[in-house]
Amino acid sequence: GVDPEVVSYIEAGYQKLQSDATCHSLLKKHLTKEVVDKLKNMSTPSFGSTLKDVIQSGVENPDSGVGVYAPDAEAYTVFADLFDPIIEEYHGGFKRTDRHPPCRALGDPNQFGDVDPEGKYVVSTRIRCGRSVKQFPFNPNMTEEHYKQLEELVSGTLKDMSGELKGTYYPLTGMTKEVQQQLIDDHFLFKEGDRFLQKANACRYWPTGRGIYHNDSKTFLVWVGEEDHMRIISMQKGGCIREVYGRLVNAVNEIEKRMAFSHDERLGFLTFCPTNLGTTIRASVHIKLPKLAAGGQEALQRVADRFQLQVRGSAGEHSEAVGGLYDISNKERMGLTEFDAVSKMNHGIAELIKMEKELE
Ligand code: ADP
Ligand code: CIR
Repeated sequence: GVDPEVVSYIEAGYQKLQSDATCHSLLKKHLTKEVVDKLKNMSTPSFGSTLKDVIQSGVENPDSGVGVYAPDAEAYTVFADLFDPIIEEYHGGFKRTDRHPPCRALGDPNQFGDVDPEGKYVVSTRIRCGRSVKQFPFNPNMTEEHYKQLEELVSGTLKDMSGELKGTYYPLTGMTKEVQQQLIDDHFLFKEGDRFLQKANACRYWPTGRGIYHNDSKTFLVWVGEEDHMRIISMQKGGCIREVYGRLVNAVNEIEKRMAFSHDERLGFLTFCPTNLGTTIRASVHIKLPKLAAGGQEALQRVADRFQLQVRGSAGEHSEAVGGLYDISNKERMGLTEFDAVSKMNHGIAELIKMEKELE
């Protein structure tokens, strides 16, 4: 059975969220009394993860947008009564009975062009996907040894990359604070001390096993050991989605020849956060739209909602826009193909630019 202290935490967490008028997370909305009572005594077969492990990030951070993480892959099934409605709401109506497309469908990158050929609005374009390496558990169940093995496996595999993908692995262990901060400021490296991840027990043994691989021009990068085991990233200045997506497709194909990833028949690629399931694709632009953003980020988000796009600040999630620079990306990642996820960003950004021009 589940430890009574864990059950108390879950019940108190429920009360805390319900009585907090400032909290608007999907966790608060979907963690009903019925769900609490049904799930509070459940645990996953392989790791014994509980509902506490799922909700604690959102309970301790009431300003979460979502508020849940999957402590292990089985959590998506055992705690489906909580995850499924959150998934449905986040991913534009992906229902309990829906299935993510069976195979990844990267499509033909040459179907895309430059979303801002004049180079007036889009500063840079980035497309990333996340992967969980099959033989390792998710963050909260990783041992220090697992982190070291993960790093060795990924950095070893990436030694095989050639051409444009050829690069070097830089472990966080031993990296100077100056180099680390410069990489973060330049939008290449994940931040440190993310309180949402910390409360989800995703930052244990930091910086062990964490690091970044990149080519010399920093257009192809791989994050190791952060929120997911791997984040595969392609980015460059300007709005040429064709080149950015083409590089990502090439990289994913090369990496998948050499490694096996956790994948589920219904949910697609498995990730630590339910917002990343399915394709795991976040295709974004860094963009300046001074007219559309005149009313601030919330006003811009309302316009972006029409195209199912998500607005973030200049330094990514939970950050502010500096100098009018916004990060706008596809929001949904499940129930559509990788190609369609990128297409939605492409289409929505083209429309936003059209609207911006009409206001000039
Ligand atoms: P993720 O992409 O993993 O969801 P974040 O929102 O934290 O995570 O973003 C990670 C980093 O990528 C941040 O430094 C962010 O500014 C940067 N970034 C996102 N989109 C772009 C872009 N189009 N051009 C340049 N940097 C970007
Ligand atoms: C939150 O709930 O705000 C954090 N746990 C991050 C959730 C992921 N955000 C997103 O919109 N993709």
